[in-house]
Amino acid sequence: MKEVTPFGMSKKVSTSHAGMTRFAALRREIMSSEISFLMEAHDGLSAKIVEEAGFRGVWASGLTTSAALGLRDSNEASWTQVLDQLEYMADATRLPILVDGDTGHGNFNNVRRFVRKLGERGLAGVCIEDKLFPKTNSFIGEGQALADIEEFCGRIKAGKDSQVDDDFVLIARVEALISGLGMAEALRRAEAYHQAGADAILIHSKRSTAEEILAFTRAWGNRAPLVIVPTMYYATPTAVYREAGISTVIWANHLLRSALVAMRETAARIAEDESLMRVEGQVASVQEVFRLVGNAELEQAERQYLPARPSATAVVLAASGGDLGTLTVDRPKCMLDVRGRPLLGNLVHTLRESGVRDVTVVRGYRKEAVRLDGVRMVDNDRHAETGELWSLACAREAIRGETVITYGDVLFRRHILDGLLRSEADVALAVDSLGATRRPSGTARDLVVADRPFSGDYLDDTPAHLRRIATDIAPADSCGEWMGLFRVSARGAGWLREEMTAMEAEGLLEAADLPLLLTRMAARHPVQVLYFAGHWLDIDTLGDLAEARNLG
Ligand code: SPV
Ligand code: MG
Repeated sequence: MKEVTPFGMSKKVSTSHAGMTRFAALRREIMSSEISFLMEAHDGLSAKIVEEAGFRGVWASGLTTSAALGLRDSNEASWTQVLDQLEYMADATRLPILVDGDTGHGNFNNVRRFVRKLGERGLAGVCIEDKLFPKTNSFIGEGQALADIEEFCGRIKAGKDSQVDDDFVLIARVEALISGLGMAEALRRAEAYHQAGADAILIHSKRSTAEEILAFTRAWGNRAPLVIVPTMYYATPTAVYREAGISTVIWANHLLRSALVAMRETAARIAEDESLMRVEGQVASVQEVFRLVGNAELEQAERQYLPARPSATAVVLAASGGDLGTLTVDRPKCMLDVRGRPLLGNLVHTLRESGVRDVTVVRGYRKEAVRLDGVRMVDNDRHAETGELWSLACAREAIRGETVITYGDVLFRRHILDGLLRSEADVALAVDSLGATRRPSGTARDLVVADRPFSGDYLDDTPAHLRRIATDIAPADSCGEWMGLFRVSARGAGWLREEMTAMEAEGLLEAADLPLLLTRMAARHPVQVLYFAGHWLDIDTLGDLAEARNLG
């Protein structure tokens, strides 16, 4: 069988941990004298959560897999639909999966095909129960009819004869206690199934205490490993099962049940508030979803398999000190702590998350305090008497291909940077369409005049072009506030260097700021304005710093 890839690209996934096949890994869990635990999953994502929690195996529950599809645990999903769900789980985790095979979906013949298909898709074992197709969940009703013992033994033999790997595990589930047929019948059935070749016995009970399970265990006397599902007798301490010699405990449905509570609560809040404000922060971040489903692996694969596209570099202007009182005596503003790392560290993290890995920082004030791993430092030693353009000129050599240029005292959410990087414009500016009214007047803001204000429709991609950026524009005349962030293509980088050369010749290089540079560029070349709404901050005051600490 093929090797499993980290995200299960292979259908024939078989490798678990330490080179052991998943079949062997499940067999070891079931057969070992140590107690083992299997945790319920019902789809690929929940299977990943089981693995991350440290479990050594997954229970692919019939109840929760069907419930997650909005169906009853009554074989309403066809067995091939179930098989597809199981395949997502097998692809999502390296753990061995024990499949709840219900009755085996029919007679011995259906069991043969089912077991073969499970093995082919990397599912390590199956549990079949001695009921009749279509099954009903064990916790519904009383006295459910059971299969004829001999007929069920035929299903077990047929399953064992059809396994594609010698270590495939087939567990026979005894429903006699559930159906009220008593201990003797349960033991008689368990023995018959054991003789028929079952690798282990699942003895099920719906009592609220473990008494009948423990009585069965004592009478059984370790003839074959025992598996239990303590959903109803949940209060029994696990030490009791350990002491009794139970092989495996299945926590059968608790991920689905906990997700239900969380989903209901979130839906109710959003419905009530008509807003996401209260739930953001309570729910997993989108980044966390990306992490769980393995986007990092895809990025790596893209680097390996897609034609190479030179990636953007960045220049961060962080030479000025920033006046935040005692906080900026021994370090510049960009090195102040924001959620456990310097502001500059947060900024560089956002750049890297968007694939911008080559970062040059222009430092000046208290430059010895500006340190960050994996970042190139360029010094503006005349920071006290020069302006932004001089700092940019210090990094001129870094502005060759596609380049993101940003102030070092801003924070923005990643979608803003991604928007700039996706833009096909040669020069693209991030502009906050709400920015003109963002702060009380008195704070200097880089306001923007463009040929088109924001239309109010984020799907409208008619380009807007810069006319002017300055701090002396009346808010009413402006289209928004520049966020201190722009991107140039390789062509735009050429325009930018040309403009710097022209300004140098006019003696403007030392004192000019970036708004003047961009305004002049816009007079000669198209400089596109990309509108966003909020989700960024520049840190000028202690209040801004406090707010930055909240910009999750
Ligand atoms: C399942 O998880 O689907 C099971 C266990 O079969 S039980 O719901 O207890 O029957
Ligand atoms: Mg079930």
